[in-house]
Amino acid sequence: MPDLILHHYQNSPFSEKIRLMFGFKKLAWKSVLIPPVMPKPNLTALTGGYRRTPVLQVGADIYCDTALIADVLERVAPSPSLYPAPVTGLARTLAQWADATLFWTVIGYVFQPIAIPHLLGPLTPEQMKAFGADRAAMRGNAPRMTAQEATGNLKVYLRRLDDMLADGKRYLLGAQASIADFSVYHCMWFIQLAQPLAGILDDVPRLKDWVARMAGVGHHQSEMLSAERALEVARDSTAAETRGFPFVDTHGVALGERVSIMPTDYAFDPVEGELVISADNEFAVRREDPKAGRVVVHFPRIGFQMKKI
Ligand SMILES: N[C@@H](CCC(=O)N[C@@H](CS)C(=O)NCC(=O)O)C(=O)O
Repeated sequence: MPDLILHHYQNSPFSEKIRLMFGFKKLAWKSVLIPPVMPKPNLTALTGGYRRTPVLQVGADIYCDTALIADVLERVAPSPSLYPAPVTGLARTLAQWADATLFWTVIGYVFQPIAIPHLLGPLTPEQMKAFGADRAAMRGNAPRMTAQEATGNLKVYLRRLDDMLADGKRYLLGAQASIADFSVYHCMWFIQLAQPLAGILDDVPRLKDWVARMAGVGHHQSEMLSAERALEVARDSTAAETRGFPFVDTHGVALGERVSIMPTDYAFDPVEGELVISADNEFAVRREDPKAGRVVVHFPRIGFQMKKI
């Protein structure tokens, strides 16, 4: 089994979601640090344009989006499961809510002037402007929630989550942790990082205890790897995962045709290639890159649009 290589940066909540899954499943991993803003030439050489964080590399297989990365980790190490029965469907659905609605509410809350240095480090006004411009472009200039709106909504969400932990429940959906815990946790982790604003968790003591319990899972063992070495690994490997996925035709596009795939919510950077997987919840394209060689880039169906070129 080739190494699990995570391309990420420290203060990225979605990266924390995956780092904690490595801890949960006791999987050793390699760590490649990427820039938090564009350009990211070594990352996009692997992905073909996708710029979001994190990305998982396994040899010449490149996995975009944490929903799919979680599925890959589950295939690699099925136990303990991120999708325990009988709450599998509920866990995935709650995770999807947390990764979208809860996450953007938290972003609206934590990006207040008093907390920004805790999230981004000490930035000069020019660097701050560049960060703002990068994110505005990434979001297609969609309006952000105001801090007031985000604060009001967040308090409601935190109370609901705290209620889910009534009667001494250890995890959000019962005695076992599930994907929902990881998706809610990375949002809470970001609130804690925004130290001057983290007091909002004091009103929800059961949730705060659960946050501490989740943090205790840790990240297991990791080793640093350079971006150049990760590119070399991709060049020297052959993508493994194109067989064994039943073909599911929803778009009238056959395997082998040229397609482009991009997110439907933000960071609309299309990735082009030859369609090699069209499964029930996964697409993948094969592409050639001067720096990365021949790679297969994988996406979940949900949250992505696939089009024939
Ligand atoms: N749905 C995506 C969301 C990923 C995401 O939005 N990540 C943030 C960082 S936590 C991001 O990409 N920010 C812009 C960047 O890093 O370039 C996933 O689950 O992976």
